[in-house]
Amino acid sequence: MDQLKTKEAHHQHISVYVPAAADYHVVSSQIKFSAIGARRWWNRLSRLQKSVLLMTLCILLGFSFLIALTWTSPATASEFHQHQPIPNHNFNTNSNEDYAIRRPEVQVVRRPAAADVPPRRGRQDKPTLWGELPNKSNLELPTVPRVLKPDLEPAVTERSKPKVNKQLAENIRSIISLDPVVALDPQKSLSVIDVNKPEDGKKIEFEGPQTPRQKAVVEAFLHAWNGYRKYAWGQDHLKPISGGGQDWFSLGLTLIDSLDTMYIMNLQNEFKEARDWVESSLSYEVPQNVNLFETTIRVLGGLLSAYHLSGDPMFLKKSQDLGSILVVGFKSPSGIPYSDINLRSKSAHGPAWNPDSTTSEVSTVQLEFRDLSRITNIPIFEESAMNVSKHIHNLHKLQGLVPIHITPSTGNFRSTAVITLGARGDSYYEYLLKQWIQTGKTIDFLRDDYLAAVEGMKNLLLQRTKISNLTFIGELENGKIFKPKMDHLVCYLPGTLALGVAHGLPNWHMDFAKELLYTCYQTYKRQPTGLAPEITFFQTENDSEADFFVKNNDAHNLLRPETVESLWYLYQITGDTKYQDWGWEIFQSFLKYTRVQHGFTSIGSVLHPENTRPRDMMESFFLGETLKYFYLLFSDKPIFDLNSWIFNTEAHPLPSRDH
Ligand code: DMJ
Repeated sequence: MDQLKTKEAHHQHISVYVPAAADYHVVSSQIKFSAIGARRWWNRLSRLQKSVLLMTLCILLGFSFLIALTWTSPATASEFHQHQPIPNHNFNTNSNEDYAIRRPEVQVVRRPAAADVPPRRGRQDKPTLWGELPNKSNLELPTVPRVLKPDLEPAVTERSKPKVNKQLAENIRSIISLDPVVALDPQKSLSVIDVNKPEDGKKIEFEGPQTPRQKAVVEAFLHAWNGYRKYAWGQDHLKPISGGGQDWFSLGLTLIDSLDTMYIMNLQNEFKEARDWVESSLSYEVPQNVNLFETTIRVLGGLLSAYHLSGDPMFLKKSQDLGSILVVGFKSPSGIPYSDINLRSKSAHGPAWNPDSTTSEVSTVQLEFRDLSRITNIPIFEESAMNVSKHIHNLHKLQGLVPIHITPSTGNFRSTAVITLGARGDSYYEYLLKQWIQTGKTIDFLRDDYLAAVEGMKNLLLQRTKISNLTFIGELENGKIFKPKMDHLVCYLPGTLALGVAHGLPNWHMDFAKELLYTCYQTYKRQPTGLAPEITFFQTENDSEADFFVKNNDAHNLLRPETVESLWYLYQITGDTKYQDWGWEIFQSFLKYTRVQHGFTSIGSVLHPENTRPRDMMESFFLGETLKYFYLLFSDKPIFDLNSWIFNTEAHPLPSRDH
């Protein structure tokens, strides 16, 4: 005992005392002593006293079990009834409508024959995506994600095996495993190492605008592009009223975001000029922080897509150089990437004001990093990004829904963060589905997490307005309190839902998509400018005076693409031309209220046609996404085969596995 006391005194600053081997017999004799005492005490009790004690013990155990269950199981809809009415969803879950009917009969996206590459014969001989679908009865999947062993598929398929640049792969791996500092050694220049030679004959040809509406979009594109070319060449954004440029990351964002749009519109001269700028002037020696997500979806995505469409190896080299720097972002204790990267010092960190990363950002880089691995045959890009998806798969979610912040140091969600399909949450859900498609529908946990999330949206976020029964998706504050607020960003969701249905997911998702897209369209149509605001509040009370309203601070329009994106998916998948007509109305409103002298501008208010408060800013995604989706929407035949291509969240098409 003395020995024990001495040790305890010696270790009194340590809260848990662990006996050394020499102390072990002292401790065990103490335990024996206590056990004998307890037995004597028990024997002295009457039978009644014993029964009362045993019953109390059972009740206590029962309570503890119930409490543990509540803490560890996912919250159920009933927990939210105190905050929200039960959603009135009535989708027909037995619909048998076939959305595969819009499979393009003519391969409009085509490779040149003979000289460059043999025509893509054999494609017809292979089972098509539609033929490969599991039969519908197999599609009733569990709504709660099962814990599956997520097998990482091989990064490079048999079909596309470039020569491995072992030196480069080694170099990147050594950088990624630097420990414990995140910074890279700037001396290890990756760009001096030659990239692999791409396969020959990757060039794809497009026929250019065919319909009057497409021609109007090309005219709008050229108006914006010429302003950018004249006043902001090589800068991130155009200031279309004052005629100047603006830099955010100093990476030529508008130019790179526009490359594939020009290629698809068959604007060959414009594409060539921009391509030459990328070759001669795009530099990653940028002495400032860039955002990992934005740089990945816009720059890496834009370069990769330009590579796949044009077959130009210069884009591959630029993609590889950039990916080799960006990959440092994943070097955190949990593997959840930091939000910011300093391209010159090759170091990663969170912003000064917030240690957390954004959930949608860390989970919206996987399509691009996987594609980079496939074309370079360097697996670490895909591995780093896929680890994030696997990690998030294993975190607790609320019926598949996730809070919008996650901490790189711990790998945990910030549980009090908002749950939303809008800003900072949106593309987490989008990339679950798109990754599943990109990997040939072989990684079940991606599909299952997506399906669970769509169920969660229906149960917890979907409501309808009182007056016109408009379907909308609200938010959960603190993971609990329902707010009937919907960002314009949410309007990407109908397109994603429809894409899932086209790939064999349940048909009721299409009803959900159609209802939500109608609401998105109404957020344009019911404004006096015909343009939607950034945020809309919906009304569900019995005495509502309107379906929705807009606060002055939320009334701006940044030329965002999401509604047009969804119109394109719904049109291409259902063939219903009303989506083209809705898009045409929206396009007219953009022309009327945002077209200015040197391009198109964001506006401060959609509420007052006489005072739209132009902001003198044209975001890169207007050319990269909005006008591209208008162009695709107004085509009378599908330009991209959704069997073979998957669009990243910035509208850059990448080959899916089937390609
Ligand atoms: C784009 O950069 C991408 O579409 C992103 O996913 C969301 N925000 C903008 C467009 O609104």
